Amino acid sequence: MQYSLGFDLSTQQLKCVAVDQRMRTCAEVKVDFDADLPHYNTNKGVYIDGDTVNSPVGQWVEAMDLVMERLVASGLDLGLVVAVSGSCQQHGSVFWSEDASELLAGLQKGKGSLVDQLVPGAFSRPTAPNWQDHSTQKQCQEMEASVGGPQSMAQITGSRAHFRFTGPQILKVIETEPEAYESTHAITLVSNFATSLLCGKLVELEESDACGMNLYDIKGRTFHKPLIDLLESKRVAPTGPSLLSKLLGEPIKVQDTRSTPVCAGHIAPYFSERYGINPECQVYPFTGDNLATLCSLPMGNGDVMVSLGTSTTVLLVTEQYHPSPNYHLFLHPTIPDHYMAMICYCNGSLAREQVRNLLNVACHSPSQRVHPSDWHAFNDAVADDSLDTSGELGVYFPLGEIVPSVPAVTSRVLFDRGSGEILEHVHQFSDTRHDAKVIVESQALSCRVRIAPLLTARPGSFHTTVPANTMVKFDYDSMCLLDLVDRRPERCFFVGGASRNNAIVQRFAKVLGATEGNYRSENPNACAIGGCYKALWSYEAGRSGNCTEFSQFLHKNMPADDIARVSDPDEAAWDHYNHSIVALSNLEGELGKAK
Ligand code: XUL
Repeated sequence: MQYSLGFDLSTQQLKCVAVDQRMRTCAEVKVDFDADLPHYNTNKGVYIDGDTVNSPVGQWVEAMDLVMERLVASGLDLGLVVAVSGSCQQHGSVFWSEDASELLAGLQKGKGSLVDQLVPGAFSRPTAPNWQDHSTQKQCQEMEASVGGPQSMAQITGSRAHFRFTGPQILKVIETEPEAYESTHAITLVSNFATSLLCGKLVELEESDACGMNLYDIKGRTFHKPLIDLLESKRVAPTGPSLLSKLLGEPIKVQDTRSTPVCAGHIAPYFSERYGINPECQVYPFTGDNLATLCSLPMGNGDVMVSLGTSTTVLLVTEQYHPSPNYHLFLHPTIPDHYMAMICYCNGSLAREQVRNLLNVACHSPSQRVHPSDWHAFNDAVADDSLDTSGELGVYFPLGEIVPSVPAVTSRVLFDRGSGEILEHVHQFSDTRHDAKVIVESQALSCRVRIAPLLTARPGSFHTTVPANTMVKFDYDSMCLLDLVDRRPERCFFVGGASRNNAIVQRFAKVLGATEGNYRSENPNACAIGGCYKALWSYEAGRSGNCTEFSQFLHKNMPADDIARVSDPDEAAWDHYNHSIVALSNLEGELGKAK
């Protein structure tokens, strides 16, 4: 028996999951920052001061010992652990001091805990900016202006400048904390902070997570010199190493198909001496949590994951580098020459819940009152194929939306199915059941039109009455309707809270039109599991000298019951929704003008 471990260092907790060679979970432990380490006084793992959000680095260091202790207490034989990797919150940055390398290399069981040995000596800043920080508007503007605007920034780095991205965060430290910055010897993301801790040495950035910095030239696969130079030019009295040197040089590359995955090093002796972990255990570079989530499922080119949470997030694997200021592209952490696209919406379940509540009030007399959070009436409408919503469309944004970028708005329209032209704005449809179906259809349609440019065209036949050469525009992309509808996902995986709601999932699936079917995966540990799978796959490749393509490896080895097939492709339903695309383009165009 051999095990691999996957850590997940997220905002509120540090988890560790162990899987065996058959990819069965054998142990699962966690440390909750607020509850288990109350002396840091964090609120949900962070310190919030206005727009500024930081996490104490000491808390993560201390959590590492505690999670290891809990792993030992779980009864797992750590002597059988051969590989480790993991997932971390993205974008955060840890500032290490000049003494860091020596302190990491000198970690010893006899010298006390990790905190005793590393905090504060190894760090030049006690906290790490957290991804929820939004205090860097000035820096984002400066960085975008320097490369020619949001579109060029997205073209170079995979995303326009975002408050939470590491480049703007580092620039803010340069500008507002020059002393801390100059005394910094190394800057890591949270991912290579964790890798470094486990290896007992400073380990370079992992390339796919480095794409969340607004500093990395994704096509050139190197730091973008003009952006690095811009940050350098803002140092007032440079005394310490250059930025590139602080970033530990170029990141560890996602390997090409000819080589086996890069190993960051062996586990530091501290962990084998103290916790009995196999001293030969290999540590593989940790990556960002969204990237690791992708590694928890056998997803290849054209496969899409829809996370139906408070907000909706879409992750997909693509071969196309088609950046947009409205979403993010990262290099894929395990599949060479592929990218992960991430589209984040603000409005997800909150908006659906508002319609559900209205429907519960509307369809029950006071004597038959149902609980406001009862989904029966909502689901019944969403699943009802005979409920005719075909000339109806709506946007339901109780919160300002990211895609499309508009302030909070609700808008219902009737449109002409022959042309897609909007006929009339209405305050309500004939009844609230229509809203239930239309909100789910519109949310899914918005996903469908935005993932299309990232998918490979598969010319097929469709029967919409709208002329196929009609142009549609979504955000920054204008394309011909025919070109858009030909781009379909292969498989859709539904995850997150509302993925348990069959009516919502089935309706999303009908609109998205995946050609190979639809699946549900309910894994609360997806990030940690993605880390385990990356570790196991890397280890097997290193051991056998033969690197199986990552998604094939998962296909072959993953326990069958981890993923449930929820529906087959439904051509008629997919075709039915083609006619709504022009109408959505028109409706969003109007919202854009009203901004
Ligand atoms: C992604 C992002 C969040 C964090 C959460 O861009 O900021 O998903 O990674 O941990």
